[in-house]
Amino acid sequence: MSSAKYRKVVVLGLGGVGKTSLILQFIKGEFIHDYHTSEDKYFTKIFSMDRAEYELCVVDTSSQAEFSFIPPSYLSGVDGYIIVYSVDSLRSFHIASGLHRKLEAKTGKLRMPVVLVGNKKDNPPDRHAISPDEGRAMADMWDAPFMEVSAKDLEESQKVFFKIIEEIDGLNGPCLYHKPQNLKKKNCCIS
Ligand SMILES: Nc1nc2c(ncn2[C@@H]2O[C@H](COP(=O)(O)OP(=O)(O)O)[C@@H](O)[C@H]2O)c(=O)[nH]1
Ligand SMILES: [Mg+2]
Repeated sequence: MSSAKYRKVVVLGLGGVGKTSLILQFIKGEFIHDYHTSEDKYFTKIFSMDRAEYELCVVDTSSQAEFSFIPPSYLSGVDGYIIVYSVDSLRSFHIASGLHRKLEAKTGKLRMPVVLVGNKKDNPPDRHAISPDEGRAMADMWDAPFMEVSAKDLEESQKVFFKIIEEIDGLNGPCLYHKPQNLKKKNCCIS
């Protein structure tokens, strides 16, 4: 049996903010233009961090998940959340705020592992609608880390996923369990 620490994270945010691009950069190490998905997709990556091996399952959510309600599948067995907005879209920033509120209401936790990500920072400055300070201020209210990144940049994209692992393990303490074998087959695919 693998001794990798299993973690599952859900990536949320308005359609078009770059969720899939960030995930594919992390999983495959390349920026893939216009990779359209109409339904949720699951990705798995095994990597080492802090001398430990992790098996991270990433749920790439479809755009229907933006507003109405958080489906149960985004709650059960999930260790943390990456909430993404695009720095050129005020609407996506507001949606990010609403998603966090809904998550808090659903999970009932005082504090849950979350990373707030402002994506597309490579866009020209005159197209930026949200400043890094505004992003940081919202993350501070959540007591969560904040990062401004570009999905075109491998290192920045990787840092997003390393950060959520840090948050999860900082909050939950060291992992003492192994992932149930059947959960992996049902919910994740190796990419
Ligand atoms: N300039 C720029 N474009 C991006 C970035 N991330 C994603 N995109 C583009 O934004 C569009 C939506 O990206 P996608 O990953 O499909 O967004 P999703 O709907 O949140 O999964 C695509 O055309 C991507 O190529 C980024 O960091 N910078
Ligand atoms: Mg997508």
